[in-house]
Amino acid sequence: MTGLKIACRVCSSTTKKFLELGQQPVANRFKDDILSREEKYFLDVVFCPDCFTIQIGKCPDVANVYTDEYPFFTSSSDYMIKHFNELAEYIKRVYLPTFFPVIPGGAREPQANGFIVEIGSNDGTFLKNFTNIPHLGIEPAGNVRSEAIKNGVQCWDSFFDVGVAGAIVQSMGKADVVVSTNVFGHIPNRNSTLQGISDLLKEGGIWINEEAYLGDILEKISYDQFYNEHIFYSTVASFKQALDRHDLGIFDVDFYNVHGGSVRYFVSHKRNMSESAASKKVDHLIDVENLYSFDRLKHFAVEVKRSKHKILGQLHMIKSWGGEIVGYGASAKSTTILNYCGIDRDLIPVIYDTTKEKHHKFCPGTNIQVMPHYHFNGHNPTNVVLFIWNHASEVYKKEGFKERNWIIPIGN
Ligand code: DWN
Ligand code: ZN
Repeated sequence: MTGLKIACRVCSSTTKKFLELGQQPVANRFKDDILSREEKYFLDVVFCPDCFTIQIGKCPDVANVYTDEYPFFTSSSDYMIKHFNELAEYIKRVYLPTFFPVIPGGAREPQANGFIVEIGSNDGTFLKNFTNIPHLGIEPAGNVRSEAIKNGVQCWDSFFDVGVAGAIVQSMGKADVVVSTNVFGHIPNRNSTLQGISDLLKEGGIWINEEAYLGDILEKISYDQFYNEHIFYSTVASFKQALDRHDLGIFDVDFYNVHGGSVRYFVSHKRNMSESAASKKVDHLIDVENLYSFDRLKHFAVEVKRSKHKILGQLHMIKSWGGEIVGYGASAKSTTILNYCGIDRDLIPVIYDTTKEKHHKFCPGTNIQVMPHYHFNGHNPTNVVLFIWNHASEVYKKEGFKERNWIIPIGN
């Protein structure tokens, strides 16, 4: 437990801690060896009473996280590929300028034009849809960036900030659309990122930002969303306050059930926004969020403890009957659960996963081995902890629902 005061990364006020998840390793740093030395830190989650931001306390330097061995590929989920393809089609239809190419004797199909930038473009799953127009991905992790480049996506090797935004404007001009999905909450310097986005957008340009929503985390008791990569946790209230400082405003908000419950914000320069129905929607959402008082957050912490006792009780019960248990999906989220609950290979000897970069390695902070997913059916386990509960429908479709006793490790 840490007793030090934690300053808010956005407004510097003193934050209030409501959740302690103990000592945790770096969530996506899978070990070659059980005995590998690991960097650990206290995973504390805090609330800022002045700007309403929810964030974790200490976390490793991002340069040591998004390295050339970063083992998360957006394309690891077919459902997410479809989700991002749909977003791309929507942007082409609604937010990019269109032109009508002249094809001698042919139909004049409208085509999207303009300039689109994605922050944290990973393996290019989303930007692959824009290779025929000016586009740019910003991605510091070398291995995933190489995949994007193989897919014909133009990328810069960088973390996004106000300086990088200036460099993009200088060499490629201002953007019609900026997109960030599951990345804005990963960047520690929120003010520099927002100023960069404000500078990068054309007059009338828009920023679409999608990330896990705190309301879903509280409701589902999905405390596994707290790990070192997720520095900030999104609420409409804190997002709006942060935008206000940089002449940015929300003109629409949508919710999706991906990644355990996500919010998608549509943002533009405030100077170009009129008072509209959108602001009523935003105000209403903020009213609902007012229910996330500090007492509500402390209550959540009690529910998290209960959730830990529930899953441990379930696993020990199965073991006491002589049952065998395996895991499915060695996600970053699984690191939080395994380390917070103290689950090791005596309870779960193996977790099956599709990412070859994780195969035969050991889950951070544990001696549980990750094995290739194609051994799962051969092994034919009965009791399976679904660490990627956020992909449940995709997994059940692939592996069958009735055939197994699927155990969801979060909730109460
Ligand atoms: O924000 C983030 C989210 C979007 O993705 C990142 N910080 C890191 C990552 O978090 P995660 O690892 O918790 O994400 P997922 O998508 O819940 O889990 C990914 C893992 O699950 C990969 O190792 C691949 C694996 N997987 C699998 O084995 N079978 C995934 C699917 C869909 C499957 O069917
Ligand atoms: Zn603050």
